Formats: sequence, structure tokens, C-alpha cells
Amino acid sequence: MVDAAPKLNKFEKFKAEKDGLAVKPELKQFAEMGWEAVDETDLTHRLKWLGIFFRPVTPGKFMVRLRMPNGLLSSQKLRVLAEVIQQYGDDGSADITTRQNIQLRGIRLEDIPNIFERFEAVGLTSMQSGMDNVRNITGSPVAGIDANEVIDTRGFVRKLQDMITNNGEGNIAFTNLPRKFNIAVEGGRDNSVHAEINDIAFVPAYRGDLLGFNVLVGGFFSARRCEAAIPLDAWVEPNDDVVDLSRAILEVYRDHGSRVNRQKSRMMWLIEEWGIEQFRENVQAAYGRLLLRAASEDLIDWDKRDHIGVHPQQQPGLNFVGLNIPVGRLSAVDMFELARLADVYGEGELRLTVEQNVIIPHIPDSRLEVFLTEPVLERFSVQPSPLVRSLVSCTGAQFCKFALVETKQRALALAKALDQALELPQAVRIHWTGCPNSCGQPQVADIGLMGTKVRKDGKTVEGVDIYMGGKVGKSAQLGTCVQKGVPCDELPSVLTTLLTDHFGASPRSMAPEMHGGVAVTAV
Ligand code: SRM
Ligand code: SF4
Repeated sequence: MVDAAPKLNKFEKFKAEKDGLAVKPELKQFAEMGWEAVDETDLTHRLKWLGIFFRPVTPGKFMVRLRMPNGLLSSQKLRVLAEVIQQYGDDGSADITTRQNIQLRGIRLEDIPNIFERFEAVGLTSMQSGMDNVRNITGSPVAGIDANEVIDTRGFVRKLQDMITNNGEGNIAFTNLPRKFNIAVEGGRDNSVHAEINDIAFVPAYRGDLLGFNVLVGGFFSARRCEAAIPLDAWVEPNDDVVDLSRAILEVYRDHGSRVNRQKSRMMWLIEEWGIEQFRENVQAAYGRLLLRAASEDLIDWDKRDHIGVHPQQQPGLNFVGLNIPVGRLSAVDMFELARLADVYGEGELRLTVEQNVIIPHIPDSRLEVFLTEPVLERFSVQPSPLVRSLVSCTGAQFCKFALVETKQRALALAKALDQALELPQAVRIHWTGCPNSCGQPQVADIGLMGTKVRKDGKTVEGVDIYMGGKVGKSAQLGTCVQKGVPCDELPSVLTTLLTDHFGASPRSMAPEMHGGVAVTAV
């Protein structure tokens, strides 16, 4: 007797009816007829294949998610992105994401064909940046300029993106994965990309005298479960093998990953079902040649850096300067200003980090002093206060329908208030995420705050579950939930206690008006 075919989930059904990429030739027509007339599945799901996100919280004002391979950006591209959001006045804004990427907000569907032409003219694409596709591929933000670099990842990340998206045109071979998919290529010693939370991660490693990459697989976060990546027991040379192996892994996942329950579709579930050896055998078959066993150790042996401040480059006489962009939020004016700084002081290049910050490279020693007097650095500081410095936040309730709490504004207000009230011997990495999907990666933070709803005084109020113990850099490990259901209005005192007990915080002598240990601001 033949087993009944497994029951596909509803996403698989609509993908089988019409592939996500099929909306590409229809875009002009959608723009002409207006979003209200677009078929609902095309509007709310398939458009995400082109990086266009309908926002139920702000209907008619779309979000567009770009791709920034390795977090690389030029002043020319940044200006185009700024011009796009500028036309929407107060609705237009941008966010740097936790995958070294940019999202634009306030976008009108009728303008998108023209916006895409402007993107193409400067080499920008938003292709396959959402839904069951490979997301922005991350790489060391200081690739090619880091004085202690092991492997320059820029070429690999670019080639990977070009293979996966068919040079931004869309690649039908990889647009129908069972679920989203993340790839990171780390080239430094400090794991600047959180390699361990990606479905595939390449980390530098010597095999004998040869430098290449060990490969990790299966890392992911989801509302149901979070896992760090595990070794594939494979090593590749730093050449096209990186692309070939990624293609092989993607094919295995595409053809064998579960399409039944979306909560059990990420690649780790397949790895577990088969066991890592069988998974490796299948990958090797798809790779079409012998997969070398992993090097015994990788080269991730530093604590993670945050890149804020002035750092000498590997090129003598040049520096990269990391600017803190509070919770990654930018206006059009900010973006024009950053582009200007990159042109005037550097070589027109910018980098984005997974901490939602910006790096401006190639600033000569002779220009540093003047650069550091630029007024915009008062807001995008090179010496931010300890908690603002390391703050990361997902989008939250302002634009995301999954959010259980408002994140960005609350995160920033609270970090500033705590910084005013407390003396901290070092930066403490606080990550906010509005719901259990964990886009803000609370599990990699010193203190992670995950939005939830809480009952207080007979009412439902916004609250958080608190995570601690996330370790980044060498021997990275995921944090775990230590306290559930803390109402947000109790966070000033709860965080003061945590910062005092675990991170050496002490009260500042001249703290402003206090409440539960910190200055009161709207949290
Ligand atoms: Fe995410 C869904 C925002 C990084 C796990 N994520 C969403 C959506 C698209 C939901 C939606 O349609 O509203 C959010 C869009 C809100 C908006 O308007 O901005 C959203 N995710 C983000 C961003 C913008 C957070 C940020 O503020 O930086 C990040 C965009 C990255 C990028 O440039 O592509 C973002 N999301 C992540 C990460 C972190 C990472 O990749 O390192 C994760 C956890 C890691 C992972 O995926 O393994 C993450 N996002 C999710 C999930 C849970 C996935 C799962 O397997 O269940 C969802 C929900 C889903 O896919 O069903 C989700
Ligand atoms: Fe939205 Fe939740 Fe992701 Fe935050 S964590 S962006 S609230 S899906």
C-alpha cells in the first residue's frame, strides 16, 4: 500500500498554485490598479518575494527590504534610498536591520516600478529578501579593512547572492524553499555576524597549512524553538567551493525539508530527522565531489567587537569609524548626511553592522580630527553611553503586526534613562524583540527582552520575558529565559537590579529624578 501524500500547509498550497516570483511581471499592473484591488495572497505574501511587504498596521504604506551583501553600501546607493523615502515626508523612514541590511518605510505601491528602476541603475536589489527565500547574506562588516582579518568575505557573499538571486533577476531554483533561510560568512576572529544563528555559517579555519572555512548548519530562532548551528564536519577552500556547497545544501533542504508544519520546517528539523551523517551524505551527493572533513578548530578566538569609535585599518594611515545609530532608525536627512560624510572624509563607502550601526571606512589620519567635529556625530556618536552603545531592537508594534509591545522607542528611552542613572564599567548588550519570533535576537544578548502580554492590576499590559547568558564571539552560546512576564513599567527597577548584580553597575551620584533606581522617562 502506498502512503498517503503528506498534507501540505497553506503556504505550500499557495506557492504550488502560483510561485512567489510570478508577481514580478505583474508589478506594473498592480501599481496601476492600486493595492486595494490586488489579490490578497499576492498582496500579503507573494510581493514579499520581491522584497515588498504590505504592512497591515499601516495599510497602503509598504516596507521595502533591500539586500546588502556583507553590509556593504556606497554613498551613491544611500542617496538613492534617501531620495526614495524623502518623497513620503513623515511617513518615510529607514531601519538598519539585524542582518546588516536596510528596510525602507512609507512606500506607495504605485511608485514601486519607478523605485525599482532607480535601484537597478545603482546596483541595488530587494529580490527574494522575504518569505521562503535566502535572506540578506551577512559577512564581517570590516572585511578588507580589518587589520586582523583572516579572510576577506566580500567576494564570497556577493557571489552567493548573485547565484541565489540570479544576479538580482530572481532565481526560480531557490524561491520555493520550505521556509526562510539564513547564510553568514565570517572572515574575522570575533564572529561579528553571529555565525551560530544561521542555517549555514562559514567560519575561518586552518586545515593543515591551508586557510579555508569550517561549515556549520542548522542554526535558527523561531517562536517554537531556538537552536545554535552544529558542525557539518566539512571544510571548504576559500574559492567557488563556498558557492557550490551552499547550492548543494540549499538543494537538499529544498527537496527534502518538511512542508507540512511551518513550525517544524527550518533546516535543523531535517538534520535531526536524518541525523547529521545522513544529512552530510546527501549534501555530498548534491555537491558532486568529496566533502573534506572539518579542521579540528576554527579561528574564532576573540570576543566580539562592536566597531564603534575610531579604528586603524589594515591600510596604513587609514581608519574606519563606527557610528552608533540608536536602534538603527534613520530619516532621509540622516542618510544624506551619512552619504556626505562618506564622500567628504572617506572614499564614498559605508558598512552596516548586525548591531544596526554604520561604519565609515577609509578616513585618513589627517582628516580624523575634523571628521570628529561634525555636528551629526552628536546624534550618531562615536562614544555613546554604555547601554545605548550596544542596544539592538526589532521593529516592534509601530510597523509589525506580530508585535506584542512597542520596542524601538521604549528601548531607547529606557537605555538613555539607565545610562543617566547608573555608572557601568563596560557596555552591556541589551536586545529587544517584540515577539517570540526573535528578530531582535534576544538569545545572543547579555540581557534579552522579548515582548509579551502581562496581567497587572486586573488589566492586560505590555511586558517582557527576560533572557540572559547569551555569549557572542568565541565559544558563542545562546541565552535562556530567566524571568517571565515583567510589566514594562517595572523594567527600570528590574533592569537596575540586574545591571547592579551581574554587570557591576553602581548609582551615579547626581542622578536625576529617580524611580526604582533610574530616571523616569516614558517606557
Ligand atoms: Fe524577522 C518575520 C523583521 C531578522 C525571525 N521579521 C519578520 C517580519 C517579516 C514579519 C512581518 O511580516 O511583519 C518582520 C517585518 C517587520 C517590519 O516591518 O520590519 C521581521 N526580522 C525583521 C527585522 C527587520 C528586525 C530588525 O528590526 O532588524 C530583521 C530583518 C533582517 C533582514 O534584513 O532580512 C529580522 N528575523 C530576523 C532574525 C535575526 C537574524 O536573521 O539574525 C530572526 C531570527 C533568526 C532566524 O530567522 O533564524 C528572525 N522573522 C523571524 C521569524 C521566525 C522564523 C521562524 O523560523 O519561525 C519570523 C516569522 C516567520 O518567518 O514566520 C519573522
Ligand atoms: Fe515583528 Fe516579532 Fe520580528 Fe519584532 S520579533 S519584527 S515584533 S515579528
